[in-house]
Amino acid sequence: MKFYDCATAPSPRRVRIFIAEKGLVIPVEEVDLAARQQHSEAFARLNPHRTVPVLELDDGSVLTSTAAIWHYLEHRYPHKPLIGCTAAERGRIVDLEWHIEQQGFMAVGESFRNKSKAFARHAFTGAHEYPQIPPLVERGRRRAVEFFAWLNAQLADQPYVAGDAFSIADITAIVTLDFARWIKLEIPDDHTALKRWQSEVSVRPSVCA
Ligand SMILES: N[C@@H](CCC(=O)N[C@@H](CS)C(=O)NCC(=O)O)C(=O)O
Repeated sequence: MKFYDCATAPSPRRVRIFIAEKGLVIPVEEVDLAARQQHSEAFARLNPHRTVPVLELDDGSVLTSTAAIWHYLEHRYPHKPLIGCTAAERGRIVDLEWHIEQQGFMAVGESFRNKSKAFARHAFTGAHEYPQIPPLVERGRRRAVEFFAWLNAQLADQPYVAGDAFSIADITAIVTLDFARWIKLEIPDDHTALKRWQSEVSVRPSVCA
Protein backbone atom coordinates (compact mmCIF):
# COMPACT_ATOMS: atom_id res chain seq x y z
CA MET A 1 0.00 0.00 0.00
CA LYS A 2 0.99 3.61 -0.46
CA PHE A 3 -0.66 6.66 1.08
CA TYR A 4 -0.52 9.89 -0.93
CA ASP A 5 -0.56 12.70 1.60
CA CYS A 6 -0.05 16.45 1.84
CA ALA A 7 1.21 17.54 5.26
CA THR A 8 -0.50 20.94 5.13
CA ALA A 9 -3.96 19.93 3.84
CA PRO A 10 -6.96 19.09 6.04
CA SER A 11 -8.48 16.17 4.10
CA PRO A 12 -5.44 13.87 4.13
CA ARG A 13 -4.91 14.80 7.78
CA ARG A 14 -8.14 12.92 8.53
CA VAL A 15 -6.53 9.78 7.09
CA ARG A 16 -3.23 10.45 8.89
CA ILE A 17 -5.02 10.61 12.24
CA PHE A 18 -6.94 7.39 11.45
CA ILE A 19 -3.73 5.54 10.50
CA ALA A 20 -1.98 6.78 13.66
CA GLU A 21 -4.92 5.78 15.91
CA LYS A 22 -4.71 2.24 14.50
CA GLY A 23 -0.93 2.18 14.82
CA LEU A 24 -0.51 1.23 11.16
CA VAL A 25 2.68 1.80 9.21
CA ILE A 26 1.94 2.63 5.58
CA PRO A 27 4.53 4.09 3.17
CA VAL A 28 3.77 7.73 2.37
CA GLU A 29 4.35 9.83 -0.72
CA GLU A 30 4.01 13.56 -0.18
CA VAL A 31 2.10 15.51 -2.84
CA ASP A 32 2.95 19.21 -2.74
CA LEU A 33 -0.38 20.90 -3.47
CA ALA A 34 1.20 24.38 -3.27
CA ALA A 35 3.51 23.36 -6.11
CA ARG A 36 0.44 22.00 -7.95
CA GLN A 37 1.81 18.46 -8.07
CA GLN A 38 -1.79 17.20 -8.05
CA HIS A 39 -2.01 18.42 -11.65
CA SER A 40 1.12 16.57 -12.80
CA GLU A 41 0.53 13.99 -15.50
CA ALA A 42 1.61 11.13 -13.24
CA PHE A 43 -0.67 12.10 -10.35
CA ALA A 44 -3.66 12.86 -12.60
CA ARG A 45 -3.23 9.38 -14.06
CA LEU A 46 -3.30 7.91 -10.54
CA ASN A 47 -6.25 10.04 -9.39
CA PRO A 48 -8.18 11.82 -12.16
CA HIS A 49 -9.95 13.85 -9.43
CA ARG A 50 -6.52 15.39 -8.63
CA THR A 51 -7.00 15.37 -4.87
CA VAL A 52 -5.38 13.88 -1.80
CA PRO A 53 -5.76 11.65 0.15
CA VAL A 54 -5.24 8.64 -2.10
CA LEU A 55 -4.56 5.09 -0.98
CA GLU A 56 -2.93 2.87 -3.59
CA LEU A 57 -3.52 -0.80 -2.85
CA ASP A 58 -1.09 -3.62 -3.48
CA ASP A 59 -3.03 -4.75 -6.56
CA GLY A 60 -2.60 -1.27 -8.08
CA SER A 61 -6.19 -0.12 -7.52
CA VAL A 62 -6.71 3.27 -5.86
CA LEU A 63 -9.13 4.76 -3.33
CA THR A 64 -9.57 8.49 -3.78
CA SER A 65 -11.75 9.63 -0.90
CA THR A 66 -11.25 9.86 2.84
CA ALA A 67 -14.38 7.82 3.59
CA ALA A 68 -13.41 4.98 1.22
CA ILE A 69 -9.92 4.80 2.71
CA TRP A 70 -11.30 4.77 6.27
CA HIS A 71 -13.77 1.98 5.51
CA TYR A 72 -11.17 -0.09 3.66
CA LEU A 73 -8.68 0.19 6.52
CA GLU A 74 -11.32 -0.43 9.20
CA HIS A 75 -12.40 -3.62 7.46
CA ARG A 76 -8.85 -4.81 6.94
CA TYR A 77 -7.58 -3.81 10.40
CA PRO A 78 -10.57 -4.11 12.74
CA HIS A 79 -8.55 -3.72 15.97
CA LYS A 80 -9.06 -0.38 17.77
CA PRO A 81 -12.37 0.25 15.94
CA LEU A 82 -12.99 3.83 14.83
CA ILE A 83 -16.36 3.23 13.13
CA GLY A 84 -18.15 1.41 15.94
CA CYS A 85 -18.41 -2.22 17.03
CA THR A 86 -22.05 -2.95 16.23
CA ALA A 87 -24.27 -2.25 13.23
CA ALA A 88 -26.15 0.39 15.22
CA GLU A 89 -22.94 2.15 16.32
CA ARG A 90 -21.56 2.09 12.82
CA GLY A 91 -24.72 3.60 11.39
CA ARG A 92 -24.79 6.38 13.99
CA ILE A 93 -21.10 7.24 13.62
CA VAL A 94 -21.20 7.34 9.81
CA ASP A 95 -24.36 9.46 9.98
CA LEU A 96 -22.77 11.95 12.41
CA GLU A 97 -19.50 12.10 10.51
CA TRP A 98 -21.34 12.89 7.29
CA HIS A 99 -23.15 15.82 8.92
CA ILE A 100 -19.92 17.13 10.43
CA GLU A 101 -18.28 16.97 7.02
CA GLN A 102 -21.19 18.67 5.26
CA GLN A 103 -22.12 21.31 7.86
CA GLY A 104 -18.69 22.00 9.35
CA PHE A 105 -15.78 20.93 7.19
CA MET A 106 -17.38 21.94 3.87
CA ALA A 107 -18.67 25.21 5.36
CA VAL A 108 -15.15 26.24 6.39
CA GLY A 109 -13.86 25.09 3.00
CA GLU A 110 -16.53 27.14 1.23
CA SER A 111 -15.48 30.29 3.09
CA PHE A 112 -11.75 29.70 2.65
CA ARG A 113 -11.84 28.50 -0.93
CA ASN A 114 -13.88 31.49 -2.12
CA LYS A 115 -11.55 34.01 -0.51
CA SER A 116 -7.95 32.83 -0.78
CA LYS A 117 -6.13 34.41 -3.74
CA ALA A 118 -4.44 31.06 -4.37
CA PHE A 119 -7.82 29.67 -5.50
CA ALA A 120 -8.95 32.66 -7.60
CA ARG A 121 -9.59 30.38 -10.59
CA HIS A 122 -9.98 27.13 -8.64
CA ALA A 123 -12.93 27.46 -6.30
CA PHE A 124 -13.26 23.70 -6.59
CA THR A 125 -10.66 20.97 -6.79
CA GLY A 126 -10.12 19.06 -10.01
CA ALA A 127 -9.20 19.65 -13.62
CA HIS A 128 -11.78 22.33 -14.40
CA GLU A 129 -11.55 26.00 -13.48
CA TYR A 130 -14.36 27.65 -11.51
CA PRO A 131 -14.24 31.30 -10.36
CA GLN A 132 -14.77 32.27 -6.73
CA ILE A 133 -18.16 33.60 -5.59
CA PRO A 134 -17.40 36.30 -2.96
CA PRO A 135 -20.74 36.06 -1.00
CA LEU A 136 -19.88 32.44 -0.17
CA VAL A 137 -17.04 33.68 2.06
CA GLU A 138 -19.52 35.04 4.59
CA ARG A 139 -22.15 32.35 4.04
CA GLY A 140 -19.62 29.56 4.72
CA ARG A 141 -18.44 31.35 7.85
CA ARG A 142 -22.00 31.69 9.13
CA ARG A 143 -22.65 28.00 8.54
CA ALA A 144 -19.46 27.17 10.44
CA VAL A 145 -20.55 29.33 13.40
CA GLU A 146 -23.86 27.46 13.51
CA PHE A 147 -21.99 24.16 13.27
CA PHE A 148 -19.86 25.10 16.31
CA ALA A 149 -23.04 25.66 18.35
CA TRP A 150 -24.47 22.30 17.24
CA LEU A 151 -21.24 20.48 18.09
CA ASN A 152 -21.09 22.15 21.49
CA ALA A 153 -24.58 20.85 22.28
CA GLN A 154 -23.66 17.39 20.97
CA LEU A 155 -20.76 17.22 23.44
CA ALA A 156 -22.65 18.57 26.46
CA ASP A 157 -23.22 15.19 28.12
CA GLN A 158 -20.83 12.73 26.48
CA PRO A 159 -17.04 12.55 26.17
CA TYR A 160 -16.83 12.12 22.39
CA VAL A 161 -18.92 13.25 19.44
CA ALA A 162 -20.66 9.88 18.99
CA GLY A 163 -20.70 8.80 22.64
CA ASP A 164 -18.13 7.05 24.82
CA ALA A 165 -15.50 6.19 22.21
CA PHE A 166 -13.24 8.22 19.92
CA SER A 167 -14.36 7.72 16.30
CA ILE A 168 -14.17 9.13 12.76
CA ALA A 169 -16.77 11.68 13.87
CA ASP A 170 -14.17 13.12 16.28
CA ILE A 171 -11.52 13.03 13.55
CA THR A 172 -13.50 15.16 11.12
CA ALA A 173 -14.66 17.45 13.95
CA ILE A 174 -11.15 18.21 15.29
CA VAL A 175 -9.74 18.71 11.79
CA THR A 176 -12.66 21.08 11.10
CA LEU A 177 -11.89 23.15 14.23
CA ASP A 178 -8.23 23.50 13.21
CA PHE A 179 -9.23 24.24 9.59
CA ALA A 180 -11.57 26.98 10.91
CA ARG A 181 -8.50 28.91 12.11
CA TRP A 182 -7.70 29.44 8.42
CA ILE A 183 -10.81 31.65 8.30
CA LYS A 184 -9.94 33.11 11.74
CA LEU A 185 -12.80 31.36 13.47
CA GLU A 186 -12.24 30.27 17.08
CA ILE A 187 -14.58 28.53 19.51
CA PRO A 188 -16.70 31.11 21.42
CA ASP A 189 -15.95 31.22 25.17
CA ASP A 190 -19.45 30.08 26.12
CA HIS A 191 -19.07 26.80 24.14
CA THR A 192 -17.62 25.10 27.22
CA ALA A 193 -18.33 21.50 26.19
CA LEU A 194 -16.66 22.05 22.83
CA LYS A 195 -13.63 23.67 24.48
CA ARG A 196 -13.32 20.77 26.96
CA TRP A 197 -13.47 18.24 24.12
CA GLN A 198 -11.00 20.22 21.97
CA SER A 199 -8.40 20.39 24.75
CA GLU A 200 -8.70 16.64 25.40
CA VAL A 201 -8.69 15.50 21.77
CA SER A 202 -5.93 17.89 20.64
CA VAL A 203 -3.35 16.18 22.86
CA ARG A 204 -3.94 12.69 21.47
CA PRO A 205 -0.66 11.61 19.80
CA SER A 206 -2.51 10.93 16.53
CA VAL A 207 -3.95 14.44 16.46
CA CYS A 208 -0.90 16.47 17.52
CA ALA A 209 1.52 14.55 15.29
N1 LIG B 1 -13.37 13.73 -1.53
C1 LIG B 1 -12.08 13.98 -1.14
C2 LIG B 1 -11.72 15.47 -1.26
C3 LIG B 1 -10.30 15.69 -0.91
C4 LIG B 1 -9.83 17.11 -1.17
O1 LIG B 1 -10.59 18.00 -1.58
N2 LIG B 1 -8.54 17.31 -0.92
C5 LIG B 1 -7.91 18.60 -1.12
C6 LIG B 1 -6.93 18.88 0.01
S1 LIG B 1 -7.76 19.18 1.55
C7 LIG B 1 -7.12 18.60 -2.41
O2 LIG B 1 -6.60 17.58 -2.80
N3 LIG B 1 -7.04 19.74 -3.08
C8 LIG B 1 -6.35 19.86 -4.32
C9 LIG B 1 -6.57 21.20 -4.95
O3 LIG B 1 -6.97 22.13 -4.25
O4 LIG B 1 -6.31 21.32 -6.14
C10 LIG B 1 -11.89 13.47 0.26
O5 LIG B 1 -12.65 13.81 1.17
O6 LIG B 1 -10.98 12.71 0.47
